[in-house]
Amino acid sequence: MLIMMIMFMDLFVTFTFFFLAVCWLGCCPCWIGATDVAEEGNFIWTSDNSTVGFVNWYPGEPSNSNGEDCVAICRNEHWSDYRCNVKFPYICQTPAL
Ligand SMILES: [Ca+2]
Repeated sequence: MLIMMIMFMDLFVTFTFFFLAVCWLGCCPCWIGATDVAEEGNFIWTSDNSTVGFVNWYPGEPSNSNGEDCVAICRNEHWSDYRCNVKFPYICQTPAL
């Protein structure tokens, strides 16, 4: 049993380091709540349906490749569109305290 726990922990640590390395070296997307699913190219915030004003697209984005309609931000702070059914962490806005 102890050996299985050690093997599991080793696998967990290896996966965690791999994930962090991918995030550090490249893009680690987080959803920001913008989409153009209703009208292609017209991005709105899902929180209140307002038009997205400021944008920070990565060069070549939004690509709408294979029907990408939801927006995520990467570590380099640029935005890219992705298919909406992809599971990413997300960023929420809350009222100021
Ligand atoms: Ca799109």
